[in-house]
Amino acid sequence: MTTDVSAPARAVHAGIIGGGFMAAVHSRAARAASGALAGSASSSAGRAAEAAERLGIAAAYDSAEELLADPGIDVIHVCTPNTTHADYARAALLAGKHVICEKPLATNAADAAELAGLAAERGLVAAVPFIYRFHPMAREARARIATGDAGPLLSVHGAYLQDWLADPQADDWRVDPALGGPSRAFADIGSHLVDLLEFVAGERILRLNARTRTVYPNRAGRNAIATEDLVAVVVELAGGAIGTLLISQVAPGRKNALVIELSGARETVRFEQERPERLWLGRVDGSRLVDRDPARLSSEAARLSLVPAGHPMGYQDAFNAFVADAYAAIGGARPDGLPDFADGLRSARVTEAVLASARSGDWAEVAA
Ligand code: SOE
Repeated sequence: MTTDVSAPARAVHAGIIGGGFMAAVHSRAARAASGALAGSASSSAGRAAEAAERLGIAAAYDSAEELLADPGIDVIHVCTPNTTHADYARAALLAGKHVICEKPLATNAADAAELAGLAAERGLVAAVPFIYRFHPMAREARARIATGDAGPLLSVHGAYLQDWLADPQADDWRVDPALGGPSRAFADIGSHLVDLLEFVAGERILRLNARTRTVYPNRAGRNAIATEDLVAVVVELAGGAIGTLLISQVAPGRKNALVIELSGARETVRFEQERPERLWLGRVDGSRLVDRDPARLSSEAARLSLVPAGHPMGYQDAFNAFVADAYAAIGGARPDGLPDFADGLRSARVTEAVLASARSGDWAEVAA
């Protein structure tokens, strides 16, 4: 069943934990989905008050516990450092709240499995913002692969390149394993790449062989940083396709360059996140660019197209569509392609396989 992203069934009352870049993105998306920005909590009462003021949230709470105890809050957005996600998500579910938890859902697969089980048991909406699924042309790529017209999938390749850590002295909480967790580049952005690739391919990675590299082990006063700046992965998919993935947070000039390319026996489909308004389609007798034009797209791509052709959509629109679908699910709808805690668990398993392979130098199976 599909839903109209612009028409949520009822106003959802949202509580946001955290006050950084992602909390701002979530709060804009919640507002766009006609959510009521009801409560803010953070690492201190002062930070919650500052975030509430800056993000236009009605009330600041002294603690996350206080926010979770408020019966007026329907959904909790967890926008805090990675290693705190699982505890906040668990507490929110146990308090009877729906949850939108930033990725990684957990920094190990055991915690992610527990959370996916708890969400299912409680019957609550539990979503993870793998938002690149919500670019209309990513949905179009998925629909085109699903028709089978491209032919059996032979190869995949993808990259997610950024440069915000290219400066050897750049710093961020993600660099600290106590806050970021045991994987950095892969958990942060490789997770998006694999989620999008598997979503568009309609099949999963069975096994992989990964190499990681920490280019700058010492930065901004931190020493012996063990988490990875770079990851290269060879993958085998369930249907026999093979492929390669490259993930970097130290690629000068690359800001948010997520690219996937899938080659079937008859057609190649390529999507670039920084040029989200078009798809590249290649055949032996020629290639073409397909622009986003809702009048000519598959139903899901058209549903996510909020404005006509020639009126560019982008990252925040994709995020807004994700939150709108999560809120629609809270209202009882079952929107297609909403990434949930099972997808968060999948991502944790892929991340563990990457780290295991990089450690051993051998292939690693990805737990089903
Ligand atoms: C930083 O690498 C970051 O903000 C990620 O944490 C997000 O998930 C990604 O969408 C953009 O880049």
